[in-house]
Amino acid sequence: MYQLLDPSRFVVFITGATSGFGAAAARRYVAAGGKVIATGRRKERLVELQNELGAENVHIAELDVQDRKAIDAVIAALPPEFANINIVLANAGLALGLQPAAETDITDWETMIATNITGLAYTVRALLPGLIARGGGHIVTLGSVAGDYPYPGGSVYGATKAFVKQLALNLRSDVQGKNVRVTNIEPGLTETEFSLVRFKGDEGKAAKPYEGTKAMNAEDIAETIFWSTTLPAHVNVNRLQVMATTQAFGPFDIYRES
Ligand code: NDP
Ligand code: 8X3
Repeated sequence: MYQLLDPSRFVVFITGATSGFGAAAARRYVAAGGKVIATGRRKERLVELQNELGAENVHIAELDVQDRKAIDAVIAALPPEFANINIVLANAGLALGLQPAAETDITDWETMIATNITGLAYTVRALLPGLIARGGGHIVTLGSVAGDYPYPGGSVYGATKAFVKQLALNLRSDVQGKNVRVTNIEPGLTETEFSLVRFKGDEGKAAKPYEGTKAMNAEDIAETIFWSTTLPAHVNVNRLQVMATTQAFGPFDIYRES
């Protein structure tokens, strides 16, 4: 019988646990007996999650990943039973807008860079030394198919996810021999609050990408994340690209004068 890791020993630090993949992953780990540190900016969502899953299983902390000192403060204030983190799920992130690059709001670009790049880098940098000091662990980053394939309007969002992919791969080199695994999960179309955020609360526009098709949902990705972390310690999934069966590839776009 193939021997998976025992998830009841997992202590998982999750950024962006107030919705989507992060919340679904929190539920998945707790269902398997693990403990979760659930973070995000929306405190009321964190409280709801904690009430649902139990304070003995979930520690919550209001956190904006753009605030480097706040990440350090959350780590420093962890109760002893949540302090021995062995999995980091660097998930917090967002897309804003889908306009052509020349028409975007520059502050949208700034927010995506500050969250998906800087915030994720802060998260990893703050938690990696602890993993190494405790003898090992696993960092899971949330990339995207947008970090692999260009698409109209993808501009800075896709570029931030290309950063995440390369950071994850580079981290692997730096943790060689430290018993730390690094996995970049790269989902495609998945129905969460992602689209509502991208279209700034416009429910009509947000629903469009999912209309008439079967997209993935947050639980699909949570299961993928969970699976990658339960594999035996000698197995490292570097990158995992996951798409809805209904999503595939189109041809190159050729501009023709007539
Ligand atoms: P959601 O919008 O449902 O969740 C995003 C989470 O990120 C929320 O919990 C939000 O919490 C958190 N977040 C955003 N900004 C910050 C911040 N500054 N500090 C802390 N937390 C923040 O989207 P998903 O669950 O779909 O997205 C999760 C990740 O997966 C993102 O990185 C996204 O880019 C990526 N992804 C999503 C795909 C999709 O199709 N859904 C596909 C591929 C990748 P709060 O607002 O409370 O702070
Ligand atoms: C989210 C998937 O295709 O909307 O990263 O960029 S996509």
